[in-house]
Amino acid sequence: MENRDSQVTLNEIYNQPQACEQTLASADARQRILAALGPLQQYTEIVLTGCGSSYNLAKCASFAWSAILGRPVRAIASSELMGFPEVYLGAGARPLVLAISRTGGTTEVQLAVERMRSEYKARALAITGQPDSAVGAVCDAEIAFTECHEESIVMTQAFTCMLTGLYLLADGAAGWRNRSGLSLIPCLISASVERYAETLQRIAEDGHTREFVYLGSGVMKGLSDECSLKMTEMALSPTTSHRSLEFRHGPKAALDEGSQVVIFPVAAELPHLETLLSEIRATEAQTLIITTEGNFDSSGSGSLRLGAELSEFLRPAVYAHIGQLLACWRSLSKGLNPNSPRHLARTVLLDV
Ligand code: F1P
Repeated sequence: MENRDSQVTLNEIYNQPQACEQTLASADARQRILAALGPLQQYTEIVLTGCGSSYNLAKCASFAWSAILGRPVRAIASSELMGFPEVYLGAGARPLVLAISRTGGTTEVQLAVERMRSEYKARALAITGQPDSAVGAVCDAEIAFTECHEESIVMTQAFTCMLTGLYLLADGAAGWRNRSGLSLIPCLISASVERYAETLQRIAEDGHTREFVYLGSGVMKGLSDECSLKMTEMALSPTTSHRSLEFRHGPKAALDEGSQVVIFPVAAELPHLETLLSEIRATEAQTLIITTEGNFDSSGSGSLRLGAELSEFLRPAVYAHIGQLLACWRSLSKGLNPNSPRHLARTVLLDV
């Protein structure tokens, strides 16, 4: 029973290509829900908000929305938006808020939406994992991603599906210029799992590894944060996440031969990648690079080639399973159950 229970999270990770196929199939119906909120040009701001994994996926999605719509789109943690909205929004702002919550019950998300609506006359769209949720109830409309329902407390396949769903919403609003690329996401994930699962399991189970450090800038920062959050939640292992080049300015000092560094490079920083790598290698830390470059010189580093078929801003949905698998296998190798980590409850509520 215990054994079967601990497989639940792994099965949900493996199920993401199938769930994501359904996300693709639901795109047109969901597009109509967004369209009912009127043209996006009428909003002075578009803000994506959530907590934990939902905030991490908001960060990834904000880069894709910005690239697809050709205007700045921001991710703001719900706790920030509910506490200090004036720091993020001018007095005349009239925002569209995309409120993301897998459970649909997270208190900060509801409070952020309520404050946005009462003080900024915002309109809000709930992005949830189940219909008729509490977050949905405070929004103008709700899109429920029922295809990625999870038994696990920790979000895995729902991250990939809701992120893909958000890509599709922006793309539909802009005239479907990325639809063929987006349709590749499920098969790219399947192919990656088939090709790289063994390598990832070996890295996750390495007894010499003391800590996992994830590095990603720009669109990869939300992904890097998410991989690190998975490692904390599922495996209770020491882990940090940094912007790749920011990592050079202090945090790298703590690296040693017990560090496993996973890097999600972005094109804008490729000219500096070799410098970063040589500094990391000098500490004897292990490196794993997730790259689209077939001829990338990975001397001294492990590398996985993935995502070249997609624009950079769409790759986090294809990369998320890497952090999920590393965390899940780390957890199992420590004799933990990734589905019931300590101190976590299914829905995290505040007393209000
Ligand atoms: C938010 C969340 C999860 C996280 C953790 C606590 O949930 O922060 O992302 O993994 O279990 O709750 P939700 O609002 O997306 O349901």
